[in-house]
This record gives sequence, C-alpha cells and structure tokens, in this order.
Amino acid sequence: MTVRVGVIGVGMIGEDHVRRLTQVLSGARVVAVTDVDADRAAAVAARAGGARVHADGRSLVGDDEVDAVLVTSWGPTHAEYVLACLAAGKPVFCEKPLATTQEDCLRIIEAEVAGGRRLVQVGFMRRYDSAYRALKAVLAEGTIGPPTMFHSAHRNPSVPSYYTADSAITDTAVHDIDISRWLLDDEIAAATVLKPRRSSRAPGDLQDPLVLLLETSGGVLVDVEIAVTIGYGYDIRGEVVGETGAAALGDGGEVVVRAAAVRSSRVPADWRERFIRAYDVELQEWLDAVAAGSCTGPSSWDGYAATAVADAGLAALHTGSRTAVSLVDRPDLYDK
Ligand code: NAI
Ligand code: ISE
Repeated sequence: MTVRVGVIGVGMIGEDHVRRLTQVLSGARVVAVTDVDADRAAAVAARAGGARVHADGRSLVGDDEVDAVLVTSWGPTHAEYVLACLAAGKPVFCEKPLATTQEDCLRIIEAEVAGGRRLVQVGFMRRYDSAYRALKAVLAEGTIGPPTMFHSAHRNPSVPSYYTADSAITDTAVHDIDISRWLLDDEIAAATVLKPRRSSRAPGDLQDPLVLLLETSGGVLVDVEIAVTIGYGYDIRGEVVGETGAAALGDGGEVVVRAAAVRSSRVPADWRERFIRAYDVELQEWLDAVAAGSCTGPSSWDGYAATAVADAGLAALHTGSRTAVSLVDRPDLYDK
C-alpha cells in the first residue's frame, strides 16, 4: 500500500522529511502540504512532484486523499492539528513537542483513548538511532548490571534566532528526557537545574551551559549537560553506569583518521547530519505501521510525560529548586 501523506509546516525539518518521504523511503507519496509561508509551501510541493497546496492545516487534514498526516509546524500549533487528525480518525506523526502544555497533551490523550486505538506517534528520533538501540540492548542483556546513573551530553554549535531561555529545556533537553525514560524504562520523578558560569557566547538571557539533573522513580540519577552555543559541532554523548560496568555511545564517528601524529574523526555539523539515519528509520517504521493499520512508536503518553518533565525542568531553572514531577495515571491504551 502507498500511504498518501499530507505535511503541515515545511520549514527545516518538514522539508527534510518531505525529501526522505519522496526520495529515500518506500511506501509513501506526499500528496498535500501547507505552510503559513505560502511561497515556501508552493516550492516544497513542486519539489515533491506536484503535491496539492492547502490554505491551512485543518483543510489538509480534511482532504479525502490524505491518509496520514505529518505535523512539522511550530510547537504551539501541534495540539490543534493532532486533535483534528484524531477527530478525523487519521494517523498522525507529530514532531516534538506533542504539545507545549501538559493540558493540551492530556486533551490529546483523552481524544485518542476515546477513539480506542493509538493513532499518534511523536518524533523522538533518538529511539531509532543505532547507537542508542545498541546501548539499550546492552542494558537488556544485563551485562553492566542494574543501572545507577546515566550521563548525557547534548551540545549544539549555535542556536536559531527564535531560541528563548526556555528552549534549552523545552526544545533541546526534551530529547534527553525522552531517551532517559526509554533507556531506563522508568518515569522521571524530579528535576533540578544547576547553572555554571554563563558562556560569553550565550545570547540574551539564555543560561548556557546548564546541567539538568533528573531522578527516576526507581532511583537512577541522570545528569544532562546542555550546551547550545559551543561552536565546534553537534555532539551527542551518553553513558549508562551500572552496578558492575558501564556502557557508552560510540564516540569515533564512521571513520577515524590517523595522520601527522594526530588521530581525528568528524563531529557532525548539526542534528540533520548526526541523526540522518535515525530519521529515516523512524519515518519508515511509521509508514509501515500506518500501512498495517497499527501504531508502534513513541506515543501520546511519551509526549505528555516529556512535556511534564520539561515543565518541572523549567520550574527548576526559574526557581533554583528541586521540582517534583507529577503524572496522571497512565491509560491502558499506552501499556507496553
Ligand atoms: P522551522 O521554523 O524551520 O519550520 C516550521 C515551519 O512551520 C515554518 O515554515 C513555518 O512557516 C511553518 N508553520 C508554523 N506554523 C504553522 C501553521 N500553523 N500552519 C502551517 N505552517 C506553519 O522549524 P523547524 O526547525 O523545522 O521545527 C519544526 C518542529 O520540528 C518544531 O516543533 C521542532 O521542535 C521540531 N524539530 C524536531 C527536530 C528533531 O530532532 N526531532 C529537529 C528540528 C525541529
Ligand atoms: C532542535 O529543535 C532539535 O530537536 C534538535 O534535535 C536539538 O538538538 C536542538 O537542540 C533543537 O533546537
């Protein structure tokens, strides 16, 4: 089956996802796009082989020729379109965040549960990265014993102009929050933020770098280094420490060069380069699931939990205090 996909928001990641849907993956055709920037929508539609351009997201969701929807517009617009997809009974892949408020995440969960089946997948692509998958397999094998700590580092070379002081948590650390929950198979119970000396490169009132400390319900401590103006490249690191060993993401790149008394390997330029294959796998698995009438990736519950922890992280950032995370009961629909 060819899944006919409509895409809402064709900026940086939306356009990149249209490229992979049309040129890299199998089983999809991009039949409709929309963007508040109409010229951009028209240009991307033309490159996608003449997809229809809709005036807005709601009309795209209502298009009978759209089987499934990709929401890649700005975060605060996600909830409206995800809810419209649920009302129309259409599968939807929503980039992170699922919604920018816990209340909107819960409205989505309520609507999905009322429909009785999962239709929403959230774009936490690290779960599809081969290195993170290998790390999770080591934990499952028990090779390093039960985990006690997870060290995570998330370094960006620079930030876009619309990045705010809160984005360090809601836009960037949200990936570390999700991957911690997934790797450790546990919910986050509390968050604390520690602030080192600000980098002279940090714009405006951005606290950069910072350390987000997360405590899981099972007592594992996660420290997340967020540094988003570090210049040298896009560097993602992670090491889980267990009772009898430690396991880390590989750090060598695809090839390590030794020359002129120097050993070197490439640091990716940005998230597109570092996670290029993860995005491919993520969307291919989504398409395959849609074609099979199922939904298997990060769920609305995962989107809600990540937003709830990010909210606690924001409170910790602004108050300087350890902040507890409180989650509603998880509906059966999201049991593993
Ligand atoms: P962007 O600003 O480059 O693109 C967003 C596009 O959406 C723009 O073209 C804008 O005109 C359009 N748009 C905004 N509101 C709209 C609406 N109501 N209807 C139709 N179009 C609308 O932003 P970017 O970086 O592409 O991010 C988009 C989303 O993807 C964000 O939620 C972001 O957090 C997420 N993202 C996820 C990444 C990941 O690693 N999983 C990486 C980058 C972004
Ligand atoms: C961006 O929105 C992403 O999602 C990237 O994966 C992340 O590394 C970056 O910090 C965010 O701004």
